[in-house]
Amino acid sequence: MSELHYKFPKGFWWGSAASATQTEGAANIDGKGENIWDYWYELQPERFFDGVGPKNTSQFYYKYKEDIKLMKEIGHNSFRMSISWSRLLPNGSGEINEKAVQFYNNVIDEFIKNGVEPFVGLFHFDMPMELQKIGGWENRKVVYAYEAYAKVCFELFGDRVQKWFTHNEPIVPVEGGYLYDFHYPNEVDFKKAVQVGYHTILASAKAIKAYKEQKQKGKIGIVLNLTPSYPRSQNPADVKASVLADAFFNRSFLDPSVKGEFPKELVEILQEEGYMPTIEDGDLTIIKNNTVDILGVNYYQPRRVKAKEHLPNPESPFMPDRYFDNYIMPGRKMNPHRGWEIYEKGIYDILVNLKENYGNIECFISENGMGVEGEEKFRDVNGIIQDDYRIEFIQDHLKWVHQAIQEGSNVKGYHLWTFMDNWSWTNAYKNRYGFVSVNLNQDGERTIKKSGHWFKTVAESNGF
Ligand code: BGP
Repeated sequence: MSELHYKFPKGFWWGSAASATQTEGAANIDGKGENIWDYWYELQPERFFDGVGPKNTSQFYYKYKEDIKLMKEIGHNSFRMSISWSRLLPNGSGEINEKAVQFYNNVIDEFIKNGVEPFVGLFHFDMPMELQKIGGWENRKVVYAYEAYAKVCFELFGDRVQKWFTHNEPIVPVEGGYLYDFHYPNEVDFKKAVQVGYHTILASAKAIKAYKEQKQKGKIGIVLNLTPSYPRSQNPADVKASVLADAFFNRSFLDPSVKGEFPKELVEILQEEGYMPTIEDGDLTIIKNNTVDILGVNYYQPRRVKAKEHLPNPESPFMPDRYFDNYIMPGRKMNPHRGWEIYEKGIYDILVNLKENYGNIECFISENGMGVEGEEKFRDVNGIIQDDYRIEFIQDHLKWVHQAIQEGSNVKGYHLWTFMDNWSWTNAYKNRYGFVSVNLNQDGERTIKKSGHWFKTVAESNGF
């Protein structure tokens, strides 16, 4: 083999990530309760690309053995999945669904048998409907329900699962559900948005506390989508706008998760504008004392920011962007399918920030990836999708991860979003992200793409 230019540390975690709602299918089978996605799809199917909902997705529920075998085949030593809260506890609290216990036991055992370490998330956007009926994360009772659910998961699976994640991208349900209308309950209400964000952070700290109290021997963390914030210029007004965007969209969750406290800039704004959440006695101590052991970093795109040019209309609802404007950088590189900028160095800037300002916390790239529409046209005569663009995308990001490691970053792995093409929230099957294609018309037949074959060589030689 030719010499590796980018060699990664021994034991580097190579793999991918997915979530329960996006892969399991079997949405109303074997006692699973309804979650907000099942409910919202019934209510407004037209909000989903091509009118396709989460009922079947990629059938991991039935095909997990085949899928785990394929993961192993393409070099995975680890994989992040999530537990469906409403499968395990159909009402969100109370009665445990024994069929779900059996399913997750089987899945976890199958991972271990194949030498693929399961990283397990507790919440990936899928609030059980019974709890959403009482307000979901708006309601403090849901924090307690989540805490109880987390305890059940640790008790049932903690003997084998060594890496747990309390939330995936907790800011997304805040933005989607309470600001920008892309998740149920589709409200625009900044006051509720702040309360929801606060409750998810409190819930995370309570789950961490419970995990430690159970004397479990693994690690527990959170997965955050970090979008490094870059000012248009070094002009103080642009820089200030960028600092505030960073406080709203990154530090709002990063600081309490890793440092146990909220960013002062953000608290000041919330106080001035009258949007502080309801905080009960003792909460802040729980948050302070129960920070994460490990951080998952999802990185897709940066945020470019400039100072506000026009004052917002005082009549319009409060939005974080009252404090800055997004800025479209001329000449930026784009993924036109998803409409996201591609800026590979962003991944390095995040890792440097974690090293310098967050005690070099143990972390890994828990999602990074490229969604592409119409990949079928790249399928060759042998039936393999020639996704060279994905290989280039991964490689260009990995080079920066490698650079960060050379400079002392504590980053332990790289997981692609995602293993196989899966159902993607409101975009359904529009953009494909996987190492493996899924034939939606023919019993979900799986075929490894060129990127999957390439990834195997990377994982097996620990570099490229
Ligand atoms: C992240 C989510 C994933 C996944 C991914 C791709 O925000 O954690 O669940 O969906 O983004 O985004 P999308 O599916 O919206 O294209």
